[in-house]
Amino acid sequence: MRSVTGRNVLIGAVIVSLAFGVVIGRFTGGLGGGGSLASIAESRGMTVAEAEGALKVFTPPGKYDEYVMISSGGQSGNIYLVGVPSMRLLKSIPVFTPESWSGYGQGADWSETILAEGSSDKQARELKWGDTHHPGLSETNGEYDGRFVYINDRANGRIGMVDLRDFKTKQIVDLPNMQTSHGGVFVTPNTEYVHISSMSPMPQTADGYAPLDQYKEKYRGISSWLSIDQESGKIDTTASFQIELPPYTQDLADAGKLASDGFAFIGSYNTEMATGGVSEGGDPIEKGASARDFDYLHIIDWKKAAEVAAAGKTEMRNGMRVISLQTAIDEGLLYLAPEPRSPHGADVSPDGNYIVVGGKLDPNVTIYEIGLIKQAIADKDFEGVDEFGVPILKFSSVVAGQVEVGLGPLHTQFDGKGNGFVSLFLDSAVSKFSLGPKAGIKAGEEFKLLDNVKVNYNIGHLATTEGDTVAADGRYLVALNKWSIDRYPVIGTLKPQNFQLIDLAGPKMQLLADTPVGYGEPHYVQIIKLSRLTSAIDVYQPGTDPLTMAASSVATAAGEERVERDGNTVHVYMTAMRSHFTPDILRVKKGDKVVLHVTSIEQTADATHGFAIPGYNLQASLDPGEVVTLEFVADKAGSFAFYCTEFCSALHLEMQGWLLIEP
Ligand code: RUQ
Ligand code: CUA
Repeated sequence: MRSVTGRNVLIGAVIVSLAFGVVIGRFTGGLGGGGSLASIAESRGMTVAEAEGALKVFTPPGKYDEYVMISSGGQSGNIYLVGVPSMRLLKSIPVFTPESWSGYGQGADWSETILAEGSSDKQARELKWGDTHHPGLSETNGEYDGRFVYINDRANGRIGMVDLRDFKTKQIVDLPNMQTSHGGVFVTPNTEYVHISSMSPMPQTADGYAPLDQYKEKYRGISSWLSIDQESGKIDTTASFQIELPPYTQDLADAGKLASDGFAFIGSYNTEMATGGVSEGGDPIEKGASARDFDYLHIIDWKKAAEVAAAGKTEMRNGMRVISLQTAIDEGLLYLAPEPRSPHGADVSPDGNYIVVGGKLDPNVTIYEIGLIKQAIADKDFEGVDEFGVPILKFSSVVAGQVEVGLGPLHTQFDGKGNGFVSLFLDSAVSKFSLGPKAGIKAGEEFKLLDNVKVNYNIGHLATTEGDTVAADGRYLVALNKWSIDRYPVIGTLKPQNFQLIDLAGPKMQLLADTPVGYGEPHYVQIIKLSRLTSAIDVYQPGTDPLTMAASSVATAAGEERVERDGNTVHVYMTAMRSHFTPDILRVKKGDKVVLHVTSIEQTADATHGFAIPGYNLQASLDPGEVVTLEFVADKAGSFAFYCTEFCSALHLEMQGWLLIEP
């Protein structure tokens, strides 16, 4: 009761204070029993707006956030899960880069398999890191369904898949014919395909090399359509296909939905095809790539492309079916629309009618309409073709409107109420604007700037709650700021990025909270309602192999623990249970190969163990019900005290054993 009373009084104080526009502390007198909340705000030097923001963000102990943000982790190669609105970090999920907590890439067989399969011959070396940029949650009927999430590796042209049952990575696919990827990740409305496109075009030659003076002839962009197994979420490359694109730098992309279902949109820049060469008498790429007034939005009819691929009008290239650029033109799969120079975001509104493009060097967002695009294609209303023969639609025929929003518009997100929110990199701000009548906006109110809020600083992406789906709900917006300069104390030369939470509930956007991100640079995020994560489990079925989610052939039940020697190979079938390993003494000879199958026979949520051997670079997490195999050659003799790395019980420290490697 006391807290309820207190809250009412504080809200009263907030209202009173807002009315007078002064700090809460001046109203502590005469507030009766609720004075303590007001005095806390005062003692902490908070303004009314800050105290109000704190109440909106704070998630009391034991209570859950309404949303989970799936955040890319940049150079960390991971995904981070963050609660919204509390902005508390829930968990990291390693995808491309080894991580010790979960033992990912530290010896556990399932993770070693994924990482090894994730480096093809395309790479110069077996890769040990990735640069995660764009998560794409699986969808059913255009809404997030909480089954899987895909994320790209910007550096190496790969994509990873995380299973939202156990929130573990299950697959990395190293894509042939493309070397890098950037913003071209999205999932089609029923997860038929996950799309990933190249950023820098790559020579389509056997050895992946071509001189830069053959850029136009030999280099090509690639749009990949990766077919998804609906049970496992895994990518089936044999059912996938790629579409060759002109050697422009393909950038942000989005799937059509509802009105535009079946289409995809990919922005591009450097349609000048500049290749740099500052020290060879040329211009830097930044200059060469900004010479023309227009670049191109690529419009792809992917449903038709899937039919063309099914009809066999493809060529095999490094194990992947590829629709050539010429076939894409001949079959009417690919069109271009001019975009004001150096465009960046390309985002489809929740109703599917509008495609919003931000132009880094243009103060406007340009809003295309799918009805106009379809009509122009049907009428062959082209201004001509590009150098490769791709038809170019007339700008005036396909653009429904432009809104001047501020400097450096990048990405747009939506509230499902007919409005867009665009990040302004140069202004360090977010602008809200209205879409057109097809999104339910009244005549006379369409394509107008509505609001603007400053953020700190240099915003890249932004994300609204469920903002990429048909069910965008306009509750919160998170600004993903690149710089944090003075927002946090000086803690060294490498500074955190900064997430800022913005409340969209009222008529004006309200900045609520800053959250430092000190573990890698997030690029894009998606925010899903917690209630949609219905596949999530917290205990595996007994004896589960996380890679297959099925019973492991090497699972060991209590009482069946054993050691089997086969020549120089020693197979150990071990169990882990609070607070001991069975067996707990292992005797091998120097030079033996040890294959250690460890089964957690726990079935209690959070009764997690770990397994580590000093000096051998091995660490695995043993989640309840999980089976992990660790394989190593016992090439250094000694007495090694292996132990459980997770504080599992009162006798956790006693959960250890001896690996005796006889010289
Ligand atoms: S796009 S460096 Cu995701 Cu604005 Cu990337
Ligand atoms: Cu098991 Cu600590």
